[in-house]
Amino acid sequence: MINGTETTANAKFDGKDKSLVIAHIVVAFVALLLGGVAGVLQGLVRGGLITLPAGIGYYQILTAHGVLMALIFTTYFIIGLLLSGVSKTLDGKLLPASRKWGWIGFWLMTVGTAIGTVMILLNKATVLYTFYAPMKASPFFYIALALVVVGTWCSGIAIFYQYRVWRKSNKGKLTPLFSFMAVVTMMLWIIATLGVAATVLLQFIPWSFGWVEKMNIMVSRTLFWYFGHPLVYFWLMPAYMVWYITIPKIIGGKIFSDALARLSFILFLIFSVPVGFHHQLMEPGIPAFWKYLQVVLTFMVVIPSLMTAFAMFATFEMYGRSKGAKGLFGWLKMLPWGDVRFFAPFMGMLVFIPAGAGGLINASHQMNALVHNTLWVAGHFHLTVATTVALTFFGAAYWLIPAVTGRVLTPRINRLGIVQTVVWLIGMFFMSGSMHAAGLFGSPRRTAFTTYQNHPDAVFWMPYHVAMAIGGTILFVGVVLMFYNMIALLRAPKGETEYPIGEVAETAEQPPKLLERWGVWIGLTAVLILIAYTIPFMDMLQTTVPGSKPWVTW
Ligand code: HAS
Ligand code: CU
Repeated sequence: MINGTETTANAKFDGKDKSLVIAHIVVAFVALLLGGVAGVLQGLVRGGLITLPAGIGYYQILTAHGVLMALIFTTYFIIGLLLSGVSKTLDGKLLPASRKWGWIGFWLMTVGTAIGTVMILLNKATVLYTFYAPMKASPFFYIALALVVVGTWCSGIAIFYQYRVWRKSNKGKLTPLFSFMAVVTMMLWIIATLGVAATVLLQFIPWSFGWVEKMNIMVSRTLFWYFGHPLVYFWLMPAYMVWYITIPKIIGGKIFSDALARLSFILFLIFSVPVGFHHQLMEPGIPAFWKYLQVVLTFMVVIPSLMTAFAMFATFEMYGRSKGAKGLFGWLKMLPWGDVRFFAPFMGMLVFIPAGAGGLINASHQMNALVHNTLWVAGHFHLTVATTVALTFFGAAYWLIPAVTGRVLTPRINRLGIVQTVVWLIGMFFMSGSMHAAGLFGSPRRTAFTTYQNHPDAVFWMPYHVAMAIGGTILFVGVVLMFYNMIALLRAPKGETEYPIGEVAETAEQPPKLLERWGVWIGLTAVLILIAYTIPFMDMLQTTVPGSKPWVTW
């Protein structure tokens, strides 16, 4: 064992844990498929190319698309992935109590997802995935959201419990990197979801039932974005886990540095939460100083991504040179381009370079004034979550499903996977590319054709909107192909597939024990959150004069 990367590498995956993991993965891909149908229809409607029958509206299918893909697909895939790796790296199977919590979480989330989806389909929750007030959904939509969140907390308990028991019986040993990262990711998630749970339980549910007449809009938006930004890192961190831990193994190389990987995750924990104001830079009601402070912190949270870029380059270069690569970029040729388990996540990394640059533009206050509420922002998150994260998850499915179910990735499925990745890249090039461009021309996001068609600039936007719809249609082909590939993986021939856990390079330093002193890191996180939020939040609570309409301020 080197540096806590010990695993029961070739042992068969536990049969009971298999059901739990596969249940999550299957629901994830079903959500992807349904969300994909809504996505392509939404794009065609927005482009003015089709109108929907039976009074189905643009905002309704946009809501279905956002909720099913951004919230449901990601959350299920992530929890399935984390549970699988925790089972694998902490003693080779989940403890009965952890497995039970995992199932409780799964069912709570699934009941919530079902209720939420029905509400959206009934047009009773057409409030988009960010559900800003004063748009109001049926109370059952918010209850459904609460069920999903509470479900994820149960999955968190499953992971924390397994980790605690393992630590007790393995005193002095370094926690395997996968489980360490799973624990940090779940900690971040729980801290973040406290915000959304607070606004849903204390504001939206009473208001939508009509128990109270009004709610404080600024408070609800602030609590939402307190959650909304760490939410995007909750998507990104599992993708980084795949990059740090499994990609080195898949290419036949080594993890560059275990300590660096752990440190980057700790930095995500500390800096992900106190930055939500970068989604509210254009909102009145938050003094400039607090926006400025959170922008500075936003730039701090870029650092762990730069560290990750560095580590990935190092892993690839070390591997290439060990194979005799020469010159500055000779190592690129040595990488296994024909292996979808590498190719798809690698393309995700490549796309993350412009995607991250777009994020820096968004975060720069003055430039945010140009892009905010335009299609540019939709372009940004289709590169980040819908390409970098999605392609990484797709790539991971090609080893995760076979490793967990005791099957093999056949050359045919591998080839289909490569095709799927290329289709995705082409579709996203057109769709996200034109979103960025149309956004710069001022085309608003989340706006129905009938609303913008008479705008004087609509003629400039039109070609881009059509290109978006074409890109979206290509992406839909990608979604269907991915769904097919998932089914093919579930029915692939039986055989042995290793759960790929990389080993750390011999030259790497041992990570310091301090990195696992949770009291220190959670304490620091709490202090930063209090510094960034207390004063502006108190202001928001106080400046709502009784009897006034708080929503006039947005
Ligand atoms: Fe963002 C809006 C700022 C990252 C998702 N973002 C959004 C929304 C979503 C989202 C969903 O400051 C819209 C929310 C809504 O509906 O309103 N974002 C940032 C910044 C980053 C960032 C500073 N975002 C993400 C990630 C997301 C995501 C990740 C999902 C997974 N974002 C914003 C801001 C807004 C925003 C504002 C509000 C806009 C507005 O006005 O509403 C940073 O974390 C980005 C850092 C990343 C990098 C890139 C590092 C590169 C790496 C790849 C290395 C490549 C290799 C391969 C090794 C600096 C790690 C190389 C091989 C070769 C051969 C070259
Ligand atoms: Cu953000």
